Amino acid sequence: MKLSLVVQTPEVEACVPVALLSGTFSEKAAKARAFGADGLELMTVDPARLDVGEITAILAEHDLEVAAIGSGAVAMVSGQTLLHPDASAAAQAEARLGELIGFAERVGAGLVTIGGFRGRQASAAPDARARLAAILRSAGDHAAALGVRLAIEPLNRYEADLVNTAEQGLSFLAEVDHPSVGLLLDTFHVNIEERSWDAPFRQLMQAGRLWHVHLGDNNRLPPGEGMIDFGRVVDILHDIGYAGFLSAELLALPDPDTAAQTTLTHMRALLER
Ligand code: LER
Ligand code: MN
Repeated sequence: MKLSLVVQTPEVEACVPVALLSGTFSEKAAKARAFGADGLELMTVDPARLDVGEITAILAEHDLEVAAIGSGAVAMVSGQTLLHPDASAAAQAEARLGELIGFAERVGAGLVTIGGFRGRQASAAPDARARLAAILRSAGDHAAALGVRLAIEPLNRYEADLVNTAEQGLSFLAEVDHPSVGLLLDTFHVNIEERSWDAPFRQLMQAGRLWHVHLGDNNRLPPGEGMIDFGRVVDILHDIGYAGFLSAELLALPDPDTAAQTTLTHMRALLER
């Protein structure tokens, strides 16, 4: 398994609460490498405003992979979501998803994550669920053509009303019905919504759909700063043969660098036991 840190890309002006590391993009990459990360998950809003050549050069200089492109900052910054009740905002979100897929291909990321960016079923038309499935099926075609995959993230009930658990994620995937659309699990949300630690990871792995993992303790602090037993989580992931990224998406407390370093120290020790 590999370790990654969520960072916001330079065009995102607002401070994303669950993005780590401080400084310029180059400084973030240098710190990520010095703290022992294998990759970065890029939270991006507007790829057109980024110098892709510069970003890939910085990542190569510090020998960092791009674990994923995160869509979470789009809703936060622009308010656009795939199920937005305003048709033009929803259409803009869909176009933005296409841009994030293109960006993923250009920076060598194999995955685009879809969490809160999907929006809420309750605020959209009655056919919201089917509409979201159709949007993701079509985005899945675009992604597949570029060698990229999409991962829907079950989120806790306070943040989403469509797909809160791994099981609900698998049911929804059956409706999307696309080989390039899978799931990711975030320990912070698993801790709130699931009945056990084993079943959700095991079920998704058996279905061939566990494509990414987010890390955050029960209080969304770095692993080890709350009550989740990350040793147990690592044992389960080893046991099921998960070999992908564990990507820290957690509150930048007490500051964005300390949170990153604390996470990597704790998780590296668990991975190397
Ligand atoms: C997205 O990955 C996520 O976990 C949300 O809770 C965003 O904060
Ligand atoms: Mn997450």
